[in-house]
Amino acid sequence: MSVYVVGHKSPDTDSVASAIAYAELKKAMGMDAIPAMQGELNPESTMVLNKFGFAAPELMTDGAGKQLILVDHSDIAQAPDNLDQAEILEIVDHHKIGDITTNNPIFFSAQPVGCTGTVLKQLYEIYNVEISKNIAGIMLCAILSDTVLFKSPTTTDADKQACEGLAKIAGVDDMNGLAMEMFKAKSAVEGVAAKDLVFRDYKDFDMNGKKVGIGQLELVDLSLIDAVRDDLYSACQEVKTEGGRHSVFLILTDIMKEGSDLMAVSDDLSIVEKAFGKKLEGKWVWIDGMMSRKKQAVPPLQKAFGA
Ligand SMILES: [Mn+2]
Repeated sequence: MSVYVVGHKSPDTDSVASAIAYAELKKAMGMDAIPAMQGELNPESTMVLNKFGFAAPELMTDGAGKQLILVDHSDIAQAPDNLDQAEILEIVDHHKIGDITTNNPIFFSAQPVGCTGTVLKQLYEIYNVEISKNIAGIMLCAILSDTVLFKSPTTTDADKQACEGLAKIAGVDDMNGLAMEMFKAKSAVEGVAAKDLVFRDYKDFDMNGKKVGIGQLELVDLSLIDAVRDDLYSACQEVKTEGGRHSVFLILTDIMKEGSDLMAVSDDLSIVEKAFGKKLEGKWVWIDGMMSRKKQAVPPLQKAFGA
């Protein structure tokens, strides 16, 4: 039976690259592993896979009857549907431990580093499997993407070290240039429906029994979305209503200015001040230094929700 290696819903570059890279490692170790993803490639991931010569992984959204290895998440809300009817063999991640439980002991490798790619680099070393040139390329891109070229507070020395090693293997001399190429691809918003932008990098969380959605758009310049801010707000309202969510947040990150406009729709807007110490100025508020959903949005929100 094939084993699906799959990242979270609304896949980002790490989720896609890590599925491919870990499937390669498992194949080298004799497993019939298939990389998969739970949604369409975003523009950045498309660019990354093209650049290093990979086809898009298989679409797989239903875990029923399948054996799964989860990468880049351990939350039920971010995993394939019907997870209770799947067998989870392994989890490799770098987020807080989520709410997934298993009936059997499994291989679980999570580290507080900036990217699943960094954990995978170490697993390749532990199992003494050589990383191929193109796999190194996409792992490098995953780390540069997740750490926003080491600007995100999630960045650790292990991420930088992994990148140095991977860049050598991949033959990448100019990491900054590669990151800029990715950021430009990521910033492609023209002609994209507002709701698709909300869902481009989006995660649902259970915060003290309340369903909370958090999307993030990382852009080289926030003026790129000047014309669609109101549409984005309406899209957030729609997403909130449709999913019976308590709140939907959209983090509009300016990669260059290293901060974010936090847009919020909520049954209780005071949660914004509770979590971030700042009131909305209309539909959003600028939060200087906010780059990371995982480290700077989720924990304070969870605390504010009393979770
Ligand atoms: Mn990641």
